[in-house]
Parts: sequence; structure tokens; C-alpha cells
Amino acid sequence: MTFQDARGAERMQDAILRHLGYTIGKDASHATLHDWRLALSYAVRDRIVDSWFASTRAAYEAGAKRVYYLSMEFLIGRLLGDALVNLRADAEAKAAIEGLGLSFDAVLHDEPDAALGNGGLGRLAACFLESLSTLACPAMGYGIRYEHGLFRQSFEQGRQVEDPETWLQQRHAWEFERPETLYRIGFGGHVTEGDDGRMVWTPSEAVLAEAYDTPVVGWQAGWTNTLRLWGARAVDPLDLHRFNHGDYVGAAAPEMLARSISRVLYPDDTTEAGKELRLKQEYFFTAASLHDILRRFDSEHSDITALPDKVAIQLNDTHPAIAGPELLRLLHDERGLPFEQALDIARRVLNYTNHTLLPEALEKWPVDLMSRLLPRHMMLIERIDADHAAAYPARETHAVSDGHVNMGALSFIMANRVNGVSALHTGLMKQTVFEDLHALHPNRIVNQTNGVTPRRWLHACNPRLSSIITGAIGEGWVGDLDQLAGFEAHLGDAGLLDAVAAAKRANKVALSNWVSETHGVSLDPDAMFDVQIKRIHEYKRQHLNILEAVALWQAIRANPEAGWTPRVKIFGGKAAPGYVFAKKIIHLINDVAAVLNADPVTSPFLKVVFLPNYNVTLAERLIPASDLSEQISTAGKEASGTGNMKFALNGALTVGTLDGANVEIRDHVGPENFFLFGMTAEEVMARRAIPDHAAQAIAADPRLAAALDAIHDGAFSTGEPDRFHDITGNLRGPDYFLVCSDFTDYWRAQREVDAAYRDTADWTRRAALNTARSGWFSSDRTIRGYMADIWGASPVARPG
Ligand code: 26W
Repeated sequence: MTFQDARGAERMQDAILRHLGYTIGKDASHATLHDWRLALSYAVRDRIVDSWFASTRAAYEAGAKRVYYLSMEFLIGRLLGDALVNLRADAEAKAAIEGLGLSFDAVLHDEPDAALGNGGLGRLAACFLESLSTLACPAMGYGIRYEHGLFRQSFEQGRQVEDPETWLQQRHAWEFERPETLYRIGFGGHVTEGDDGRMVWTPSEAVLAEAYDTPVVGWQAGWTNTLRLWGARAVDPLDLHRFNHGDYVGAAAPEMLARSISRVLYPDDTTEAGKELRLKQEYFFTAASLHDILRRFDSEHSDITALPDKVAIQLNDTHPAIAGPELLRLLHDERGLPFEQALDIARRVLNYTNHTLLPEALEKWPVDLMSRLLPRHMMLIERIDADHAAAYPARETHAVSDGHVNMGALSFIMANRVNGVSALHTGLMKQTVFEDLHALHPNRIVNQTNGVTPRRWLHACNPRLSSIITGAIGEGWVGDLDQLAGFEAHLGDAGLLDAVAAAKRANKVALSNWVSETHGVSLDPDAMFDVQIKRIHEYKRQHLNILEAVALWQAIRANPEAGWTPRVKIFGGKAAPGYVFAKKIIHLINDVAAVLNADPVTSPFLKVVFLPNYNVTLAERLIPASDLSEQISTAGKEASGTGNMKFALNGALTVGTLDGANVEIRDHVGPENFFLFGMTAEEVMARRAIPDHAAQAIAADPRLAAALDAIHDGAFSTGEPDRFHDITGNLRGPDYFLVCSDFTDYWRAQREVDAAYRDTADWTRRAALNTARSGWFSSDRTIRGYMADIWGASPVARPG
């Protein structure tokens, strides 16, 4: 440790002890691990605040254009480790904590995940905020401060059980409450015409939106932006009249009702809940955010028509789409701008990202619900629709049709730019859901292929590989991942590939130890770690993966001496509580695991593990220890994927379809370093047109037939043979996601994987090439694309 670090460690230790005493109010002899973690967090937070204030001041002084990212979800995970890495203070913090006789790992692991998101969309928002700060782009994230994030998952007899998530039942060191930043948000009521012809909305109920700020520090703490989350509370928290009459529940009802708006995250990530509370949540945070954005603009500028020059707003999917009508209401109704001018300003400020083509995920709100909850907005939506239809009569593109408001169409009509999240997805958007609107506005849709932050998803979660890379090419890659390409030239360096292989094996040993400690399952670190971690959904085809496991088990039993490549299939992922079929897939995987892992003949070659409560922190533990990344969705269904990028960056090879960003990953890492299988999106459409496509596939592949039979006959559900008949019935029947039709080629690819893995040196070379050639998948590159092609925003000179 350098003198510099020693001094740093001492300073850090002083700060920790100061906060333990004066912030937590504990002396060292009585402090719990939790107290120490909070004390360290506050000590680290102090350093971020300096960069935060400097950045905020610099943005003001520069009169910079600001980016506002509106998202119902921010899947942040833990913040302490990330902050330490970005402040370059992780070494001194480790020394300080160990100097106090504590385990650094234990302190870090005391922090709960901020699980304010479901999956890809929410995590992308978190990566984007970190990249916006790293690129010194003045920006704010706006969302909801859910009291309860995504549910905790556990298994009982192999079935998913959900329990409330409770991250806020302890001090949250990273937020600053802003009681002075309070907005009144109305619902319901009626609209009247004022004598000046302006429409006046008189809500029948209202809640208060209170701001909670979390600093988002970028790499090297060069810049720090703000994530502002809104908490709901009652205008009048206590009904004293009722209280005085002993109706204590009634007295607290207003507070309970109001807080229910930010109480819990809706756990659905592909099916719109369509619930009134969900729409209230969407309007609550969107309206509070727009109020806040205009207040800040007014404090710097006097001419509202300059708004598009100073403000760019990104709608993270349709969830904040009510922003269009709300901005119109604020500009036209409240500020008196002519409708057309207000519309023009709003259109030049708003942008919309689409993250899915699944019909059931496209939000369509019933007109009567919208009219009841947001009567003025419904009127404005109809006017927007009529205005657009009049201006573009060539195609039928109404946002309002058959009694519903299509939030995708509304977002498109109100947006300056609309983007997809991978090249394939953006192309399909133009051909399917937005075909008509694209024809009318051929330049509005652009592509911005997703990315992930290399700070959390390589540098922090995989220090072993990270230090090998830095040893070879210096540390510049962390802030500029394009430099990773330089690593390829070093793959021939003496011992480098051995070091890469050793790092991977050490990560796998660490994971095996953790799995055996926490789940009592022993994993052979020399086996191939074959990992599928993501939300459970039919289009992601976890059931294709477990079907292949059953077929492999049968093949090994039939010929144990055939020299099988030892493999461990690791699953992780939550199913939306109401998604019965997905929950059945989880049950099947756990039941298959129980039989396979207990099979003395096959378990040396094949094990299956489903790790419960998959979240950001578990991903950080699993991805560095993975050899094979399962990206096996039905082509045309996964908009992009971002886990696929994290695996490639961490030297896992991909077995996958030509879907989402898999296409671009394969182009960058080289087809020879990617195990491709399955139908293309076009072939999927053609195959689906064949009525008995599944039966044909089963008839053509006895291995597939045998695997289905085993599941159907109860081989994994003794005592309840028909437990999985809904799964086998679906796969032998409609099989909409073409599990059976892609099975044979998937089996073929997996056997190629087996053969490739046995050539350890060549596998390591291909793994290292995946790392070296994945620099493009940095969210810094993605955000630079948004800044240039969508927002017209530019970095501000870093203060000091
Ligand atoms: C209304 C319920 C609901 C909630 C969330 C519908 C849809 C969503 C999200 C759009 C689902 C989601 O997370 N989509 C994922 O977004 C990622 C980031 O762009 C992509 O990488 C994934 O492919 C996509 O499934």
C-alpha cells in the first residue's frame, strides 16, 4: 500500500469514526456491522457531496442544456461499493475497515439492494445515470421512491413465494430528503371553461409529491448528477375530527391512501397491470417532475419558448407518456400559450424509447378511466390525436381507438425522436407496431443500441479480470471502454491467457463457496458454469433450457462413459406474481434439479441449480464466474437484452439466437466466438404459420419427444404426475415461442459448446476475445449516441 493510500486510509478511518459517533451515535465498542456500514457510507457520501455541489454550480454557470430521464424504474442495486470505486477510494476504505478489525466484504454486504425496478428497463436507467455523470452531461433522473421495491423471492417445495421487499425499514444513507421541494398533484374532478376561454381543471383529490435526492457520482468523481425520487404523502396527514371521535383508522386513512401511490413497485415487466393505482403512479411522478423541470427553467430563463434549447426529456417507455398532455396543460392552460405553439414546444422537448414489442406490454388505458382520473388530459389527448390525424390523413394512426388510449402511439406523436434499443428491434418497430406512424414520419425513429456501465459490470464486480486488463493496457479502459480493443493484441503475451483462465477459475471457486454456504449445494469449479439469469418469461425460453437439461440427463444415463463435459446449469430470475405459466416453469426447473442432482450416475456431469431472489447483487456475483451465457429467446422478442453484454464483457461465451443485441454482440466478437442456433425473426414468422409446427418438430426428434415424455409422465413430480401437463400440453400444442422447433438446433449448439469447452486454452482465448471486443457495449457509447442524435446535449467542463 502506497504512503498515499496509508494516509488516505487513516483519513477515511477518522471520517468513519466521526460519523459512527456523531451521525449514528454509537461508540466503537457497541457498534454493529450495520452501524459500521452506515458510518462508512456517510464518510464516503461526504466526498461525493463536494463533486455534487461543484457539478450543479458548473451546470448553472454554463447555462447548459439539461437532460431529464423519466423512468418508473431505477434498478440501482447497492451503492457503497460503486461509490468507492468511482471515487477511487475502495483501497483506502478496505484498509480503513480492516484496520478497525472488520471484514470489508461483510460491511459491503450489509447494504440492501435498491430494487426499484423489474429487470432490463430499470437496470438500463441506472447504467444510463452513471454514464451521464461519467460523461459530465448535466442530467437528472426522475422516478418514484417506492417504500417497497421488487418482491423478495424464495422457494417452497420448488414454487416461487413472494414477500414484501423492505429496503427502507432501515436508514438509507444515500438519499437527502427535500421537504422544501413539494408539489401538489391532483386527480379526478372536472374541467370548466374560464371566462378567458382557458380550460380550468379542478381536481377532486390531491396528494403531495416530496423530493428525495440521491447523488449519482461518475467515474473518478469528475461529475455528479442527481436522481430525484418522489414520495407521496397526504395534503392533510391526519383527520383530527375522526381521531377525536376514536376512529383512529379513519383518521389515518388520508395518509395511508396518499402514501399508497409510492408504496410499492408493480412487479409486472411484460403485462400492463391496467390498474388505476398504476396510472396514478405514472401521473404522480411525471407531473411532479414536469413541475420541477419548469420551475428550474424559470429560475434561469424568462422565455418559455426557449425550453427546447435548454431541456431534453427522455421517456423510458410509455410509462411516463402522460408527460405529453401534462406539458401541454402546463404550457397552454396554465401559461396561456396558443395550443399549436405549446404543442410545438412539447414535441421538441420530448423523446420516447420503446423497450418491447410484446403486445401485452404496450400500455392501452381505457378512455373512461383516463377521463375519470385525468379529465383535462383526456381532452388534450383527443385534441392531439385530432390535430395529428388532420395533419397526416394518409394513414389511420389514432392514439385513441376502440375505447382505449394507445400510449405508444401518443408517445410517438408527441415525440421529437423515438428510438429502439437494438438494431434488430428498431427495424422491427418500423415494420410492426409503428409501421403507420413510421410511414408518416420516416425520420423520427432512430436506433440506440443498449449498453452497460463498465464500472459496475467489469471493474467493480470482476477485480481479478480487471487488474489483468489494466496490467496489459493501463486503466484508461474503465472510463473509455473503446480502449479495451487494445487488450486483443496482448492475448499472445506470455502467461496472459493462463492468468485470464486462473481469474475465471478463482471467480468460480468464490461462487461455489458462496453457493455451498448459502444453499448447501456443492458445485465443481472445473465444470462449465452455464448461466441463464433474467426475468422468467416464455419468450426468454427458460423452459427450452431445462428441456435440453432433461434430454442431456437422459443421454448421459444412456451412455455414462461417453466422455461428457461436466456442466452446471445455473438459473436465476423472478416471475411476475400473476404469471402462472412462468411460475410453473420455475417449479419445473426446481423439480428437475432435485432429481438430477440426486442422480449418482449423472450428477458428476450435470447439475442444475436455481438460486432464489435474483437481483443486481447476485448478478454481480454470478456473471464474473460464468463460462456460458444463455441468450436463447425466440428471435424477434427480446428487444435488446443487457445481461448478454455483461457476460461477454466478463469473458463468457454466448449460446444464443439472432435476437436483440445478440446480433450485434456476434458481429463484434466474431461469429467464431459465438454459438449461434435457431430461427431468425423472419423464419419464426414463417414457422409459426405452420399449424402443427411443434408436433412436426417432436416427430422429427426422438430426443425431444423423450424429454417431453419424461416431464409429462411425472419423472420429476412423483406423486403428482400431471403437475406439468400445462407445460407439455402447451409445447406439444400451440408452442407460440417455438421451443420445440428450435430444440434440435439448440441441442446441436450445446454439443458444440461441450466440445469447445474441453479445449481449455482455445476456450480461454475465445473468452478473452469476447472481453476485448465488447468495448462497444459500454453505456457511455450509448449515452454519447443519445446526446448527439436525440438530446443535442454536450458535456460541461468538469469543475476543478
Ligand atoms: C406495463 C408493464 C411493463 C413494465 C415494464 C411493461 C414493460 C416493461 C419493460 C419495457 C420491460 C423491459 O424491461 N424490457 C426490457 O428492456 C431492456 C432495456 O432496453 C431490454 O434490453 C430488454 O430486451 C427488454 O425486454
